Amino acid sequence: MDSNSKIFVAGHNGLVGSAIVRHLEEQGFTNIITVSRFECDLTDQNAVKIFFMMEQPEYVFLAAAKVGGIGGNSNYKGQYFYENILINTNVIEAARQAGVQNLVSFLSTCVFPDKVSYPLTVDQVHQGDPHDSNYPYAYAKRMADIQIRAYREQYNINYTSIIPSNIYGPNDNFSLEHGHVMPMLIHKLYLAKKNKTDFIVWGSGKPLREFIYSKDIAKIAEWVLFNYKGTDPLIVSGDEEISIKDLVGILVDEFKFKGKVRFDKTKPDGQLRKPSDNSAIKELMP
Ligand code: GFB
Repeated sequence: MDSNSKIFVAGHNGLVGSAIVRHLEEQGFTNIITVSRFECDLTDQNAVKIFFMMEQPEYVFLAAAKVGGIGGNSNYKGQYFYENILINTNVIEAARQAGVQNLVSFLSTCVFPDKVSYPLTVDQVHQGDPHDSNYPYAYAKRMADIQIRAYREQYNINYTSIIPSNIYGPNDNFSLEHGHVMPMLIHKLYLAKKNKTDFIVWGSGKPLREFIYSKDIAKIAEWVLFNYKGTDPLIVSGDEEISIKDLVGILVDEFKFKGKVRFDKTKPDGQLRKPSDNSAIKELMP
């Protein structure tokens, strides 16, 4: 690897992809390949194969996915399954055919089984049904891990998966229906302050989440791409959980919001918690 290595970042406009592009540029990489979905629809197998044959990248970050929070996952179950299973399958196969040296794909701590012992450990990823709030996305993402394992055994290529907890940061999806909790709360709080209305939070506020900033994911993903020799997916998360209620408190303080905060119990809580074991990455990157 050197600063001229040809690195394809699939999903370069998204929360994770944009953080990776920014980070690689800051590290002095000069040969970063990106492609818009109009130039190359990653759900179209032929388009992806042609793209890889033309561009011949040496490394790939597979950060493209059809993602959303608890709202998006429950409204678009079929689309989340179909688009994610195609994106993973097409990009990992085209990378193999093009002789890509290493690829990092991204799962998520939401892919773990709902009935699981805490903290979440990588050996448990496939040991049961995911939580009902996002099983299509979870199963589609788990298949990237299966495909990578199968390719390691048949083709002796050692691609990798990172399993982040809830990520937040710039270029996130701030949609008021399909966004993840952090950007949706920020957007709703901004509007509540501007319009002097109540700040509505979904659910009971009791669920716990682990958050990690997208820039930290990007730094760790770069190290993993060029240095990780292991075969297990790597869980990448912070050390502590925070309740949605406490998160709301932090945001309200940051915004100096003086209005009323209301918890809308008709909205789902989703998984109560998903504390993950980040000891492997902490050993590799103290
Ligand atoms: O990020 P999120 O939507 O998804 O967080 P998950 C949902 C949690 O935040 C639930 C609470 O406990 C919600 O009740 N919440 C409170 C809100 N207010 C809001 C709000 O305005 N919007 C949203 N979205 N939630 C995701 C998966 O699960 O985890 C994704 O759906 C991804 O696929 C992500 O894997 C890491 O954390 O429940």
